[in-house]
Amino acid sequence: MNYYVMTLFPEMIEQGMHTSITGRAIEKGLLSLKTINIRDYSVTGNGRIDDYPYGGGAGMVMQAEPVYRAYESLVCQAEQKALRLIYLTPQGRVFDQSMAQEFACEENLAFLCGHYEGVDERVLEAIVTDYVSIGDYVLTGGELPAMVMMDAISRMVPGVLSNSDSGVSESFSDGLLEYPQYSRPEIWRGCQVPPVLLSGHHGNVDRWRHEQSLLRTLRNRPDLLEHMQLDKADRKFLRKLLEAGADSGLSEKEVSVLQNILENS
Ligand code: 6GU
Repeated sequence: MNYYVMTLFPEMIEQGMHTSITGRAIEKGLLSLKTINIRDYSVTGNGRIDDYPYGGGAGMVMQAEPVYRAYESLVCQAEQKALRLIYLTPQGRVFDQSMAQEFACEENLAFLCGHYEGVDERVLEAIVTDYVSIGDYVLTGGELPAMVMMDAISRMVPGVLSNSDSGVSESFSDGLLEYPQYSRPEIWRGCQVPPVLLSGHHGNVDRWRHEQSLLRTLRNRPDLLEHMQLDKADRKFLRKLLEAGADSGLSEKEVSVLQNILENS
């Protein structure tokens, strides 16, 4: 996977990406990263790349020409005609795991990080293929969202994660949140590890973990559970939870979500 990032803050992207798992993957040649400083393509001679918005209003707008020239130099390097170029904006489609999987199939991916009040619409229309947001909140620029996306995409690239399984059996890949994990010591400050995990019975461990995943998803992300295909064992577990009612520690809201899910599945 080759990443190209157009930004006013290349050092921020370089620093972040050369850290931890993505850093190791770059060293191993599984990923490459090329940052393009948009300021290097200023057309005014004084390094400026922003100007006042036509029609007035607060803030500044990134000019079309520096962004387009940065893009031209990037296209030369990527040597790919139909290059996917992602513009990071809170107005984009909200990034999720299935988008990460889709982008991970590309050979090259380019990102445009905006700042100020935005980027001249004409250059966006000319070069952008995908508008992506990372959630419903506003950030000061596209650098962190680009890094969030590259991190999530990189771990889908074969070889990037050392344990080849760990990309598969995690939160969201099967539509459920991950179950809780425990390590030594067996008793920490009076808190026991759940006994089933010490039993050595793999079938029971797997079943317990799956049920914990269901429980966590119900608690934290009932919206995910509502859109899932539940099998017979799942429904049986959830029905037992519902029958236990208050005894299972469920809130009124969780009980009503559960009733809904069981009626509609
Ligand atoms: Cl992609 N950009 C900015 N500036 N803010 C955001 C975002 C992107 N996604 C969520 N908030």
